[in-house]
Amino acid sequence: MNRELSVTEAVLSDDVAQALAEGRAVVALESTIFSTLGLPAPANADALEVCKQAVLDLGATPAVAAILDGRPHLGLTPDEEKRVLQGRRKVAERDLSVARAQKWDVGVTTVSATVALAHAAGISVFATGGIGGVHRGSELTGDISADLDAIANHPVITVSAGAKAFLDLPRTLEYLETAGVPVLGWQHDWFPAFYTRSSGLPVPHRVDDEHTVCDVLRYRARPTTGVLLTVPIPVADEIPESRISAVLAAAVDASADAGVTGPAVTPYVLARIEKETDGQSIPANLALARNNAAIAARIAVAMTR
Ligand code: PSU
Ligand code: MN
Repeated sequence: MNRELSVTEAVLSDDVAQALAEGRAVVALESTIFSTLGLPAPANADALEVCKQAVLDLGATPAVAAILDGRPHLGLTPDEEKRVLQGRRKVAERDLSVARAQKWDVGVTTVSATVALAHAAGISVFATGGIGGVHRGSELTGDISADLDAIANHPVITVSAGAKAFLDLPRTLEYLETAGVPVLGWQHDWFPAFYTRSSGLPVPHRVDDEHTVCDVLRYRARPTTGVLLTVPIPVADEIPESRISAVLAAAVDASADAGVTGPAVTPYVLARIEKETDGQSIPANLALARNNAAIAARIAVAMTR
């Protein structure tokens, strides 16, 4: 393919380029969570700092993905980070080519776009907060996040606190099974529900160390399949199930009542949850994102051995 036409070929920051050239550990981070679509200011800036620092503390290099002036980037300068914190255009994998063709000023990447960019750059480990999945009511709306197929189609380990709890988690697990994605539980037997450690659904396979996670990717049955590693939110940061479940149901109902569809659904529901929990969802979100970044860094370091 003509290299000029590849929309997944990212501009690498100097530190990311150097780490990759030297075969050192790199962890990709998505940027939707760091924009105001994912978290309100200033929590979004805090999240960016703590996630990057968690990766650095373990000896890996963070590579935040974003679109700037139409081009995908992996690794950002401080000025570029400022633009991304204010980004409002969500970029899924399918939007990468549109963003390039129309030279979008700033685009923030979702899980699907970020795993595609990580794959193209040779980065095998990626951390996020929670992946998108099958939405509640999808039998009527057809709303299934492109994150799931992207994880199935790029050989990258995605580290997340499960899928966001306002999704249809049983159907999300079924979809991942159909798509051929190994779903692993990090030192845990249950599929996490983002704000709570367990959804009550068993995770297909428990793993207890980073080397096993690397091996699951290494021995993948298809050259392209990724791995989903689910990591429960730290105990101290969990929001009790009794507090969160009614809030989640109300937030989903509110988005349906407001007629919100497409990529706008997730940011709408997240903002609603924040309001209904009096902001308690934000520190929980930060804590799990930071924890996921740290586990991802451990895996990325193990991968280089
Ligand atoms: N989880 C969060 N905040 C977010 C997202 C997930 O706590 O902002 C974002 C991620 O970028 C994920 C995207 O990839 O939402 C999924 O969007 P959709 O459901 O439209 O596919
Ligand atoms: Mn959707």
